[in-house]
Amino acid sequence: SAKDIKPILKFIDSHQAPDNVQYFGKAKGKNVFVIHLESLQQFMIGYKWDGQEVMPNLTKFYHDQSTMSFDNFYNQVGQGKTSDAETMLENSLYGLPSGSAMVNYGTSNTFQAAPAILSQQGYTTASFHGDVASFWNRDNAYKSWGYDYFFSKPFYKDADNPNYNVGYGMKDKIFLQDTAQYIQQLPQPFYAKVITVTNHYPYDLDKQNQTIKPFNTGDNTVDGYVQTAHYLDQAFGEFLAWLKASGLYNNSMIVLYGDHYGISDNHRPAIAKLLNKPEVTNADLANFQKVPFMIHMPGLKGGINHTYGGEIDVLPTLFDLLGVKDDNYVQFGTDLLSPKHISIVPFRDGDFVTPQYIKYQNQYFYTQTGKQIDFSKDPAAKQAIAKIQDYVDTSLSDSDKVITGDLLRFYTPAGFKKVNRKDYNYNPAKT
Ligand code: GP9
Ligand code: MN
Repeated sequence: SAKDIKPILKFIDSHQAPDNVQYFGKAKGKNVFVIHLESLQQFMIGYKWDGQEVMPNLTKFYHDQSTMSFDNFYNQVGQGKTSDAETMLENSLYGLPSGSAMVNYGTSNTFQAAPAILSQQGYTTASFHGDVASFWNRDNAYKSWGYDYFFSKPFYKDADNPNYNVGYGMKDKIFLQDTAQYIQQLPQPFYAKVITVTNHYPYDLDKQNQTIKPFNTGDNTVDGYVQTAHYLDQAFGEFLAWLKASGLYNNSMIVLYGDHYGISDNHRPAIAKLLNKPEVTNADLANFQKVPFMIHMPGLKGGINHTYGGEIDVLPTLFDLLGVKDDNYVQFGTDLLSPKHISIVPFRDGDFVTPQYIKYQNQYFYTQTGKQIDFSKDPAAKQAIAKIQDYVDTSLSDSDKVITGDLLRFYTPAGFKKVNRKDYNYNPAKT
């Protein structure tokens, strides 16, 4: 009921992180590209294999002086995988402890998501993905989130060409080329989310696109990963070249993120080989959850930012740069650029990482050394961790209450116009 949102607003309010005055509004009015790098993990940035850089384009971008790159940024997804990442990035709400929030609540719930907020500020908003519209219930959830356009499979003339398909669907290079045609027609400023898919398990790729040897861990579910990741990097390189050639680059902010791991915890021996370690600990596995997060804009003061954070923190960070005031919004993350950013990264199962401590699969470690904590020798750690756990548990359960109770229907931030799903139609014949 309406009163259930009260304690949650109080919790959010007591963890407000103010904008960073040096960055606030630096990207105001720019086009925004949010490029979803499927299953891409941070360890692949700068990784060398088969005598070459696996991801030369992304690695160069990572080190570019106009890119703010995060090297302690974690995925926080649960069973909802891609859909959890999308939910966090555009709502700063967590996915659910099981299932997918987009699937189970995306059609019916009230949201105050990034596309709706930005379109009320004059942006055109569009999501691009070469798969069927119903996957993860995007076709419904995106209406609730206020996307003006959703370009899904039927919009892509090449989607059914067998030469252009592999694994999960359209190959990224083709997908991005076709996407570019639509992007060129969007009224500016726009917010465009572009969801790649080739670097998705089972990491299949046609022979002609295999331009790097597979890994040699001997683990079949892992070894192709480097080939599809390499292909994804080339696809990104081509897209970036197009952005520059089209001139869009000059008035855009480009945001990149990896949505979740590509190599799951079930592959310890293979992970040990890839990381060149005799064996992997749970602390290593926690760090293996790092995914790329980069914000690039011509003129932006970049560099490697070591702040600890995750997908839940993206929305307040982008709104800071875009100069969008979001103090009244229900966000469970905090601005990565804020001096008051909360450096606690909850995982969906209640584990966490902070600059000091890691809890992973119910073991505790010091983040900086990877050593396991002996609480009898460090009672202070025990106290500190109890406080962290409390924050983690409250954040996750409050976010779950917001979603399962549809609590945002009882609370409309000042200045926000409620989304009416009926205003949207993503049917190709009618748009
Ligand atoms: C398919 C897709 C994959 O449309 O985005 O989702 P995932 O399996 O990674 O959750
Ligand atoms: Mn995914």
